[in-house]
Amino acid sequence: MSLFTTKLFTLVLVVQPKQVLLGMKKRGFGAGRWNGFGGKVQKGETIEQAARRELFEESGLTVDELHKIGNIKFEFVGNSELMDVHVFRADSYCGEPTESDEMRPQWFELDNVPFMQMWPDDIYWFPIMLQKRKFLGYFKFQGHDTILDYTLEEVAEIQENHLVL
Ligand code: 6U4
Repeated sequence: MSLFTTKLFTLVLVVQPKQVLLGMKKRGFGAGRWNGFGGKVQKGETIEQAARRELFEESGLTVDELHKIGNIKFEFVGNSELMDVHVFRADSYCGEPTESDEMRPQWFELDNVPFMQMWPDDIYWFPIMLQKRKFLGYFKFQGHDTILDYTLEEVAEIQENHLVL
């Protein structure tokens, strides 16, 4: 029996040949950091529907195709709720990036991703994501800045029911 409960989240990276779109999180979890767009999966929606909804709410963009490219579980010491983050990549989009209450979008050159102002795990899996490969990860955080343990593996496909911790 696991002592953890899990909560589902989405995270979308919009990638162009030379740039990636990130949003400066203005409030809530991860405020002050550049991040992909996403949030909690709500009752009655699929994970992909949640990913599209959050992307639109936070950036003003819609996408045709969303590729399922990763799953990361985050444990925070002292917190029995794991964050189960489903990561998607979009290579084309419709609309113009628009600032929302929650996020200020900005394009970054792929060789100038602001990892020092992002969640510390991103520097590990961004290179895999940018190479259009897929991954499963687990990161154990102390507070929001320190990674105590992690695992990261590339996989051929993201299974719906991959191993749960
Ligand atoms: P609301 O409901 O808006 O108050 P909030 O507490 O701000 O929610 P939310 O819903 O924006 O959180 O979800 C957090 C977002 O941050 C999700 O897209 C997942 C993402 N995220 C969380 N931990 C992360 C991490 N370590 N690295 C990363 N993204 C992370 O790249």
